[in-house]
Amino acid sequence: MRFSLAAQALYGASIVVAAPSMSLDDLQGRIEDGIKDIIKEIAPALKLDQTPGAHTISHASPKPPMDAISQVSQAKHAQKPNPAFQSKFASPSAAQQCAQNPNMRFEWRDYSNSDRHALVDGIKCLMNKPPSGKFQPSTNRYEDLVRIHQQYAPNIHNNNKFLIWHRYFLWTFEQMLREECGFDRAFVFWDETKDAGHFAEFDMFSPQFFGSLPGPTDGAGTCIRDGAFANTTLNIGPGTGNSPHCLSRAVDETATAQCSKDFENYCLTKTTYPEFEQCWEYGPHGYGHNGIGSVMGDVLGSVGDPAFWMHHSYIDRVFRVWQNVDESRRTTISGTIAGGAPSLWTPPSSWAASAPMSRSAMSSIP
Ligand SMILES: [Cu+2]
Repeated sequence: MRFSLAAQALYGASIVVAAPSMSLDDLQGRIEDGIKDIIKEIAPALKLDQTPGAHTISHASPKPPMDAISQVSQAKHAQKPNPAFQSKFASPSAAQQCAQNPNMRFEWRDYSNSDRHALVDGIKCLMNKPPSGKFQPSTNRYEDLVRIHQQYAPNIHNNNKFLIWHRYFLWTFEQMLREECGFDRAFVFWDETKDAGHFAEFDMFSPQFFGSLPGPTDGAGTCIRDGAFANTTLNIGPGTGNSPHCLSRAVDETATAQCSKDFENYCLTKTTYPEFEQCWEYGPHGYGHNGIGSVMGDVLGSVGDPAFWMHHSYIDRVFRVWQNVDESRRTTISGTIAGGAPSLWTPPSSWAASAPMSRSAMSSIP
């Protein structure tokens, strides 16, 4: 089951994927029981209502906290926001709280080689730890996370919980790296717009780090034989099944091209949570998954590829950029639990399927 996409891509590529079936017998009765409860189970020591600061910020840019927000905007890694989306930050009290212990993430290109290796080593550490035993048939601690996502997948995609559930999931992953594997750096994000259309050239996908991003082999994924996760055997997935298979990828740069700044900016024009959620989930989120392909293109089993976290760090970052436009966006969500199927979303008529849009035409998108 691949990820759902917008009915028409922003540049008009006619990639259409049907909404995934929700009839997953083995998941019946397991859903909607409280996202926090299951995350509590996997990370019981963590206080859910606290946002921990990064224990160490290894990047040189941050200065002693005076105003966390201005630090972020001044840091060289910070996105240069479109004036239309300039952040209007929180109330003074919230800003002060944040300033006391800012938890900043750094773009991969501003992450030092030492930081990058620390991240990769932390993930490998989780893979080498025994499973908790609560998420069978997981065979290691990392697969506990893969299994949770597999179990919850029908409940946390194609609806309005998508963004917040995955934010919390990413945060939990970060805390597990810190608490269980000694990761002590600022966390990372990936600005995919810099690599749209050429993900395979991104140096994260290299023998030094996450391994290459090859094309398909005979129409299927290509097993990853280089990098930190070379020859990794996954035991959760594919799909609802659980059988040993290799970590594989199958890049489709036509899909990764949709992870563009234009698409990001288009979604940022959405003013309500459900509108932004749908634009973002079925837009660059779906294209990023399907663009990396194979394991990453499997809705249920995608966490098996550590690239999942990098992709979702991008998804989470832009969600935050959207939230920063208005304070209410940080505390309010809306929409229905079950809704949000692709069919509910009507792409703008300007998204013509036949004629790819030029960049100049993009600016006229409402
Ligand atoms: Cu997911």
